[in-house]
Amino acid sequence: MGVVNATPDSFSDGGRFYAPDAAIAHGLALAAAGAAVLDIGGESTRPGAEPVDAVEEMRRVVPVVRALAADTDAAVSIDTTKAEVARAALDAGALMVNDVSGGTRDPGMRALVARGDAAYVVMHMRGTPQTMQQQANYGDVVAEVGVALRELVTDAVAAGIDPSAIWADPGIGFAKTAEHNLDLLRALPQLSSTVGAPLIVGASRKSFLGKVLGDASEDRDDATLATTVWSFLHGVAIVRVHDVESSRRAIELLDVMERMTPEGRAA
Ligand code: PMM
Repeated sequence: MGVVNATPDSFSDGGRFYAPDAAIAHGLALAAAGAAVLDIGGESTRPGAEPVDAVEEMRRVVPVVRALAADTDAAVSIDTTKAEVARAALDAGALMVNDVSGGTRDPGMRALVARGDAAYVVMHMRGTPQTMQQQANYGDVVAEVGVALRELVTDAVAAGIDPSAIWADPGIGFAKTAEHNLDLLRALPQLSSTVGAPLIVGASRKSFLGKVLGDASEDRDDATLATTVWSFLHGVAIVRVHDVESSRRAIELLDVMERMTPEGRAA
């Protein structure tokens, strides 16, 4: 899944793809680099980011969704917590809704996804981007995130969303410390069996990577690649990344290596 942020303030690529034309060009490049899904977002979720109203969010994302749904083979995903924005995106050709609130922010979201027959990503977080970092308190982060995600999946199914079209995301960096993020990455298989849905992981360029490595580099794509390889080897279904090319190449190589016969030839 390639990230297309049509926002002025996302933490890693904020402002660079804000204008619809720039966001569309970026999405086309990510699709050409091998993204199976393009995730379009019009509201930054970085810690402390200012909320955006639905009208402004739709203005940012709908032309981008429409163009990328028409002009690429990738499935288009809309990264929003608002049912109104999700509906406009589905009408414009999106096939997936990526909801960082897991269906808890907008009471109309689950029914909208069910009616639209769309795929649904439920992500774990606490509070809002304004308040979440004060809520990074867990006894056992893996158990608590696993149970909370399982409940979000159950609620989505109860609302009529096709169970085979639901993905669960531990929400790396959302109400989590660096240690929590590492604990969750370490426990991906356990998390997956607790949740009972395929996992998606979004660790791309997040600040905990710089914190662990003790550097302040801007893009962190090398560290992101390690999380892609780790996630793939631990059964994750989708990785959400900014640099699609490097992750696609790594996954392609791992795929060949996994199919290697004892003689060393790809089967
Ligand atoms: N991270 C961000 C935004 N949306 N959605 C999912 N499902 N998982 C994530 O980890 C996630 C997300 C924040 O990163 P960005 O500002 O670079 O998009």
